[in-house]
Amino acid sequence: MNLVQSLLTALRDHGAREIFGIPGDFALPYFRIVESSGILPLYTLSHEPAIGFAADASARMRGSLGVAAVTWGAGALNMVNAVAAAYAEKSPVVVLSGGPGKGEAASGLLLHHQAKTIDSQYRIFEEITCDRARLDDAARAPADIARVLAHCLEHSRPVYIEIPRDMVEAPCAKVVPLPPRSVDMDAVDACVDELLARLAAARSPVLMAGVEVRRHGLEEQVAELSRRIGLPVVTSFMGRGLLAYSDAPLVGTYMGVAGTPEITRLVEESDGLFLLGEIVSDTNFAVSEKKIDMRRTIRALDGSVTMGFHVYPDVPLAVLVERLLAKMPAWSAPARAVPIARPVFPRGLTRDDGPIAPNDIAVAVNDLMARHGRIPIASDIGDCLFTAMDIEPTALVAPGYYGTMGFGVPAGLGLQAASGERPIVLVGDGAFQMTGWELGNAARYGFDPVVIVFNNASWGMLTTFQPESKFNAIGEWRFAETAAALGGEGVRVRTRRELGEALDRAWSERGRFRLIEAMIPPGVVSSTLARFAAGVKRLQSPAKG
Ligand code: S1T
Ligand code: MG
Repeated sequence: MNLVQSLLTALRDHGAREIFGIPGDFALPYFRIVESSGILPLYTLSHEPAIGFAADASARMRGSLGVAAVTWGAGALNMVNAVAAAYAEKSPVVVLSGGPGKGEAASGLLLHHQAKTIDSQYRIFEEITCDRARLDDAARAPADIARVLAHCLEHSRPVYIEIPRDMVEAPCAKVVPLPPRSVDMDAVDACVDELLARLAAARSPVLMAGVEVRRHGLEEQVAELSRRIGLPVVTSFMGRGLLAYSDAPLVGTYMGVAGTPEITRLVEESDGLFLLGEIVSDTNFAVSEKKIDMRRTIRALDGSVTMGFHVYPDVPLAVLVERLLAKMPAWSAPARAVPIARPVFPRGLTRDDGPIAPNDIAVAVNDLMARHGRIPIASDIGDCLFTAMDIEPTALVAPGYYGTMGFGVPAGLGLQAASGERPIVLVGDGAFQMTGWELGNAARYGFDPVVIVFNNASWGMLTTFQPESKFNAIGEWRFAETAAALGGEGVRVRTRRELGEALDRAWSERGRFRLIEAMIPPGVVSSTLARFAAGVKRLQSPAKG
């Protein structure tokens, strides 16, 4: 087999199931082998940020590798933000980039698509990947590919593989996946014993399940773990949707001042907060009513466990969870004085002629799921993501921490490619302006997401933070009218009745995307965003006194 066939076979052996890509002349040679070999299906989209977002969403949805294939320079550098988002949110995306061959690299000419030097792109990706390889030696390539893909999965972070265009046909051995890394189990068991002792000594221990639980495919084990030790489980803003399909004692989403007071108290007053795979970020913790003393928490993230002032440096999450389960029967959590009620989510949209508020969209989606079962959701950043907090827990892919716009629509396409399930996409008008156009690719692949555009004719989140600025008014675009031209069907709705009826109709018809443009009066925001903004303001300017 040749070098690209060996690489594609290795990607499939490590869990990849499709490639999202846009070629260029540096990439044509390896794209030809992608197409001719059929080892992995190729989905092309229109703009590289979407390639990165779609690959990221497919990785998150399936809990394995996502693959983004691009050309050198203009292609790969156009995708930097999407790969940075995947790095920040621990999504295992493999970036494949074509590259110059040996001869042209040594020609002394400045090559087209070259930024500064031949190595500039490789160096730029050093900042947003956990490992990299340039396949310029066919003898070394199998070992390089095995190492890079193992690191992608172990660290659940993006990696970068550059394919010089004169190497694609080089004969190459099959990649042998690396064996699992050995771990000092004595150290793991010492960590587990101390961790359990801390939880047992706590008056009100709480488990917060973070995104690593999903990235490492541990939701079922963590649900079992939380049931066995009887800990209430919460997720963070970014972790919303985790454990949705399990029967873990999930009591809600922690959002500090923006969340429900009972969950905020449960987390912030806990004397045994166990952060399992949780990213300690500002979007998850900066809006705490009472500052959480992270030194008193138990934090398992990035393959290590921190308790108090010491760290167990090498405790992979899957090994930790497996050993906790093995030791669990011997211990049960203190009975809770007051059981925590599971959250109740709003249903029963009032189908009247009243204007649409974001919360109405959450109710309409809850009503739809009450009739048809859980529906996976891809959300962009903006009030649409705050609104999603009032939607019943379901699989949710969203940039809840890195917070980039443009994620929603491409992520919906990636989600349907990865899972075969029809998603709902939640996206603001500003974000839709960025990547909504990608819906024009849906028909080619038979994707038929239902896209709800929150059209408030503004960068509404920014208006909430800085109401006096006029530049956040971005005009009222007529998105519904663009749908037919892109191969779908669109409708603009202004009342709750129109919204409910449009969503029912959209969901009942398959085969092409449906766009529901929900007109939201200026300044009307979700209750979660309102609480978040008020809380941030209060925390930033505490009452004088
Ligand atoms: N550019 C990109 C790629 N991502 C961003 N997050 C931003 C800029 C900054 C930004 C926000 S929220 C927001 C911007 C511009 C406005 C979003 O507008 P829209 O999609 O219409 O949603 P909504 O009206 O619900 O706010 C975050 C704070 O950084
Ligand atoms: Mg908007």
